[in-house]
Amino acid sequence: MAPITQDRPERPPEVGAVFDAVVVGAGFAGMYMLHRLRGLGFSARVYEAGGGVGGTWYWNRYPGARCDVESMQYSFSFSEELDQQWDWSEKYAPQPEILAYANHVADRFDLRRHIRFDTRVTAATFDDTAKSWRIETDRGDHVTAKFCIMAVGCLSAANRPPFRGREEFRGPIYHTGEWPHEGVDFTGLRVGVIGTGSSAIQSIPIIAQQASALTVFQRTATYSVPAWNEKLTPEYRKTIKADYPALRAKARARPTGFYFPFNMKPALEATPTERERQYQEAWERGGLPFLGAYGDLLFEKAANDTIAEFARRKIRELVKDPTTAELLCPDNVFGCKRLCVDTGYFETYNLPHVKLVDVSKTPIERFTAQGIEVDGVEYPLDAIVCATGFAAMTGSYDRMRITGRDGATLAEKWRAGPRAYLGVASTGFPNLFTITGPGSPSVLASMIQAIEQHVDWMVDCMAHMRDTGAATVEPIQHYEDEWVEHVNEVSKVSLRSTCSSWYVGANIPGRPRVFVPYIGGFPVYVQKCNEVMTNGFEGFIVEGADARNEAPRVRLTERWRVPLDIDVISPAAIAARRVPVV
Ligand code: N01
Repeated sequence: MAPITQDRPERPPEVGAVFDAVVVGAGFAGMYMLHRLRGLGFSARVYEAGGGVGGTWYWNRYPGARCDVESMQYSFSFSEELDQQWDWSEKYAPQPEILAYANHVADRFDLRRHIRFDTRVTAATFDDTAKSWRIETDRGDHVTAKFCIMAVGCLSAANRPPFRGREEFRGPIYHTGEWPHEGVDFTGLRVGVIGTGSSAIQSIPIIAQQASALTVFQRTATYSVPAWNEKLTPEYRKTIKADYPALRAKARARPTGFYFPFNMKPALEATPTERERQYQEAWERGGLPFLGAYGDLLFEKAANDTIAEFARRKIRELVKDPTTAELLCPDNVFGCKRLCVDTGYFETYNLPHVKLVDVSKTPIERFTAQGIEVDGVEYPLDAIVCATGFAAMTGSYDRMRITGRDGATLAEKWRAGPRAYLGVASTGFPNLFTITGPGSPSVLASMIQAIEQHVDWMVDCMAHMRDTGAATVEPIQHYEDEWVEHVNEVSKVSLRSTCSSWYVGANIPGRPRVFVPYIGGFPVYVQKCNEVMTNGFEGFIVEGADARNEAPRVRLTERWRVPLDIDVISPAAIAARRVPVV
């Protein structure tokens, strides 16, 4: 694998320091957590494996990387000044601009001095006597903190399938999620891309512009909707900024945590002509909101079949060679795997130097010195790009040894699938918080909104503990069990639970098949979190000198206490209503 060249400046290890909180990761989650902790006077240390802030946007520098939630919403909402002063240049900002935004936030809120970069946390151990966490890093740091906060990201641990013969290949092998910082010039090279998920779909059209030959190895065909990305005009930005708080509030009431027009009508109640017009209009608007064309698309297979067929027809129109077009047509549920958003992806296959190789029935046999072998045929290559995704949701946790009470490890507890109450904390691991953890909306909501809501809730909890002299907070086993069961039950209402995606861990052999994120809808989830807090951290044991299970003085979560208007939100929320929220 081509290494990421990264200087690791020398620094002495930090030994014996004591903090209120240690935060693992300085992506958007770690940065916002640090900002809030400092704002309430908590001492905090953040450890970050990368050489800078930004998390996902620090590592994923592959060509074409950009967000697929509109930038005016894919950004922090906690600071009206920040919202007003930052200008996004495009509808979907490219990775360098998002990283520049992350750096701006770090500078603006003076975060860097609390972050130790180029430092990977290797172990976190709960000391039941001291009621604190001991944290160790790969730089020799040994520190303690009352709270240990995981801000490790949902899609951060690269999946590198163990292809036979990898060491034999003479050229460089890249992974989209760990892209060299100096960039890669593919000019004149024969390039192979493995995978056709979001990362591949964004990078393939750009790599094709440089490469002399591009071979894409596809195991599962992917639905993708055009982004219709464009420059944002000053007038557009001005219109949004004139009432930014209102847009943010509307976003919070949406199951996805971002706002777009949504048609609640069921597809099956429309005539074929109406459906065609509706899909065509939604296609012309593009992006993830395409799935909002009708209200039943992710719940009724017959409804889904209509949008799937529309999308396949688009592929057949866009791709000239009928054999290639058929190979590119997915046959699974539309939107079951995470929907992709592209710029010129399908059209790329019309270029004479771009070839699609189907590896669905005959998998990649091995890498050879000269290329990749499939079904006895060797495809000669100078460079290979693995766009093979991530050990999603829990992969980053697996990289550390996390030990709770009585020596139990998180890896052992989560062996058959992750278990956490509300996705924020796990029984047996007091004072350990998991931002966008398993069992919370996380990847099914706009990530930055999901992060902000979690951080605000956690920091209000920590401040309450300080107010009341509580030493520990920990979920009660049966509340956790009920929540995990509820997350599982709700997922069954959605067609999304039916295919082998990374949502269920099925992209990696051997992982337990569990629908990990909470699909009931962001506002439904937020309301549950608010209720738990208002009821004095119901479902948690709060222990310590004067510790009390009582409603806290709300500091940060106030802005999430918006009335739940269930009728205008989403089919996901409706699904949650079919299965009562516990
Ligand atoms: O990863 P993926 P990704 N042999 O897991 C294939 C977010 N994201 O990095 O489908 C051959 O989706 C695998 O095949 P299959 C977004 O949430 C967002 O692209 O498992 N092929 C699949 O085609 C996204 O969903 C953006 O059969 C193998 C591909 O590799 C998530 O990150 C941009 C294989 C992996 O696709 C992950 O996206 C990028 C093997 N052994 C990412 N192993 C935005 O637009 C795997 N594959 C914001």
